[in-house]
Amino acid sequence: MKLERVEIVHVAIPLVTPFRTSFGTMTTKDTFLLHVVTDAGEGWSEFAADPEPLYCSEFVAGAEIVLRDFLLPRVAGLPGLTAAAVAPAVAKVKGHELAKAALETAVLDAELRSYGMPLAVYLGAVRERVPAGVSVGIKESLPALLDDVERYLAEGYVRIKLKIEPGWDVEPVRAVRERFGDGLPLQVDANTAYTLADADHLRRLDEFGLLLIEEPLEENNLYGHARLQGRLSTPVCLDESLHNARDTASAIAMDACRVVNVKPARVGGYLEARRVHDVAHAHGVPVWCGGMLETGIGRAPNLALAALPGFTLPGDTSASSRYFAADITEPFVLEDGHLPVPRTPGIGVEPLPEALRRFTLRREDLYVG
Ligand code: OSB
Ligand code: MG
Repeated sequence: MKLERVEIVHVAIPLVTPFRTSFGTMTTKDTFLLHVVTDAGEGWSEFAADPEPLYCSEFVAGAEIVLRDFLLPRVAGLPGLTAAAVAPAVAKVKGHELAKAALETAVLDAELRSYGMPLAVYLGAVRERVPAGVSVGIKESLPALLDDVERYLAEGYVRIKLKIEPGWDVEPVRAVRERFGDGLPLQVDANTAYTLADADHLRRLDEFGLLLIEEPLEENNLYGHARLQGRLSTPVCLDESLHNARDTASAIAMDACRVVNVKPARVGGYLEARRVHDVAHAHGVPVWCGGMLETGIGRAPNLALAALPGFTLPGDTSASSRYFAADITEPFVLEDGHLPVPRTPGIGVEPLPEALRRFTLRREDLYVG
């Protein structure tokens, strides 16, 4: 393929309800889509991070510069551009996995469309639908939390994840267990809010039979997570600390995690995400697909990945209605607790023109060949 044009489309879509985590509160999904035009067809992707570098070091305005000034110049001149050629071409640019993932995914979408191949088939999916969990933000009160969980369970979600932070951990978990029973698949996500000095406190979660505790300690503190795991019976799961398949291999070898959250954007794209899956699966470590409150453009390829054989736990791949009153693609609808894996070529979805117009703040060419 030859790259002809790359357009950045900044969008802002209101969330149906504010989403609070230990690092901040989101009320809109404010990001950009990448639209690549090649001589073989077009592709789309979504940048996963936010306007502020609170979940990770990348952010919307920074990623635009990185793409325009450092990533696109390195792939634009490739003779025979393919998705697999993107990561090697940009390898000398340090970090910026989420920006790299946006570029690789849009190229992959265009490439797979040109072959008529769905992403799920390309990745090696073994399922046509995937079980859906839901990530529940920090609330102002326990009754408000229980109402939310009750509503999600009534909609059919098969697993609940509670966001936690110091001061909102043992009591919300206890309240959810008391109300909904020990059979409910339940896990928590601290988004780096604790330190190893909190180990005795976190041990109090052990009595609730959680599936896992996600990223309790500082990002990249594999040693600390291994020390913590030695003191907890709840399996530690890493999110922020895993940036590639090598990190994942190290973390597993150190017993820094017994479960792996794969976010394709966080590891630089779907090709590396598949390698993360392969490493974890080969060690018998369960994998699940995380989320970044994506629109349908980011959700569709996550569902394809979540259909791989090692994804043995439900992911944060929730229905469009959990996030938005109106999505930017045809909505993903929960059916019997599952979402369908897209079956049409590439990522299998594209922006609906009317929705795209409504939510677009600015569009600009980042590259013209
Ligand atoms: O840590 O998994 C996380 C959302 C934004 C940033 C980080 C995280 C999350 C979620 C929500 O937990 C996942 C989703 O429903 O998309
Ligand atoms: Mg997380």
